[in-house]
Amino acid sequence: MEMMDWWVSMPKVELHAHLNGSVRNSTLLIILIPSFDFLHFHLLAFELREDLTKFELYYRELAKELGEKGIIVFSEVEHVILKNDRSLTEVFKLFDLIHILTTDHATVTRITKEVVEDFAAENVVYLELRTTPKRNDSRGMSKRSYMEAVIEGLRKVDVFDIDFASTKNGLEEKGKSGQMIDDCVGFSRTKIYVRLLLSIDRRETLAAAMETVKLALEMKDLGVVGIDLSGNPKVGEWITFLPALRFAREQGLRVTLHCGEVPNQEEIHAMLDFLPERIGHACCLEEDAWRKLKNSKIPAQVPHNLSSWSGESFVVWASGLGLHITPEIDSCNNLGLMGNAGLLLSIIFNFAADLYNTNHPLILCTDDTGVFSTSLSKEYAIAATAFGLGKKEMFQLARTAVEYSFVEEQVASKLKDLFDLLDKSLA
Ligand code: 6MZ
Repeated sequence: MEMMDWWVSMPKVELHAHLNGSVRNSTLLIILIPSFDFLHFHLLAFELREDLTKFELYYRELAKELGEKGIIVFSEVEHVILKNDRSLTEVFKLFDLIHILTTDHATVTRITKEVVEDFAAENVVYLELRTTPKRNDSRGMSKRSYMEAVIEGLRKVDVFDIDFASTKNGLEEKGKSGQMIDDCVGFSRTKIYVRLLLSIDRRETLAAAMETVKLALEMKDLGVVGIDLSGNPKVGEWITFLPALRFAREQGLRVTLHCGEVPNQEEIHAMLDFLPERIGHACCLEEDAWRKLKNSKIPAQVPHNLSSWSGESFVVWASGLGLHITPEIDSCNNLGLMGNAGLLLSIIFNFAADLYNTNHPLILCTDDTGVFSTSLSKEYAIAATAFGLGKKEMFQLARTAVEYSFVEEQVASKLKDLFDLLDKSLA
């Protein structure tokens, strides 16, 4: 078996994936390039191995409308989409573009189905998918109807069996239940468990954040397990959302925060003091915050998304380690592209090894598979090299992620059984 095939076939757990950041590039291109003539369109479909015909007319129409309204300048957008080494600011510009295109009910449903199927196809057995419920008056969309469109997307998953409801009062569990362990023997599985986190965007008001938390509470039976605070880390202040986050916690929702994506030490300390159930990124922590994180044992998605480090956070982090940043490294913004692979991997090793060796809860995640052109299998492959770990240790890393997930205990124990069973076959 080719090494990459192994990482793909290995069962994995994804705890940090943003729905709109995980949209396939091919889907975005279909939406974005209305001027494609028929032949080009199908050549692209062939190249991307996608069946585009089904959605072609719908997206052509949508893109045409957006172009006519002047919402999108196609030449600019195409460039941003196809660019690989984006800065943090460009990444968030791209999210705004994606949202213009995706925030209508049919598209939300489509991307949800596609994203789940993409993760299932690479043997993710548990996916905690997060998304920001959005109001879009021009499309008759409320936060609630956005989430209903997400649930509809989950219901539409048909290539794989899916379990997306936490209780029997929720939506039906699709597919054969209780078959997962058998199906997984030999690393071929047919079932994915999906739970949802609702994100608060740092640009929102407290009232909007409260609406999201209340919606999450109402949707607990539909598999919503927690609240996330995300969005451009250079915008807004986390303290604005503290009452909503406290309320979420009091009501039994788990809370995860994007913390330390940029070097804002005051905010990082305050976030760590809040003791979120998990944090994402944590790449710009100075020494005392780093110590606080390690003492707290808060599970960290670190080095979160090896492919997604922006040049800025990478430089800050590497400088913190006293590393000299050469122009080649600096320009290599995206570790997924690693022109300077050996050197960069050894740098990551120092950082991750510190957490790994001190047994700090560590989770590998993708963040935004579409935006950063990555996959969880790729992140595992990169991490195995970076940490100098073998298949068995990587397998254990995936298994321990189950413990840091917000899924109900019953499913967590099924997933752990699955890993244990497969672990024996690895011996
Ligand atoms: C912070 C991020 C992020 O919610 O519309 N998001 N927030 N840091 C990141 N690191 C790169 N990646 C994604 O998915 C897209 C939204 O997720 C958040 C941003 O708010 C982005 O707009 P949804 O499905």
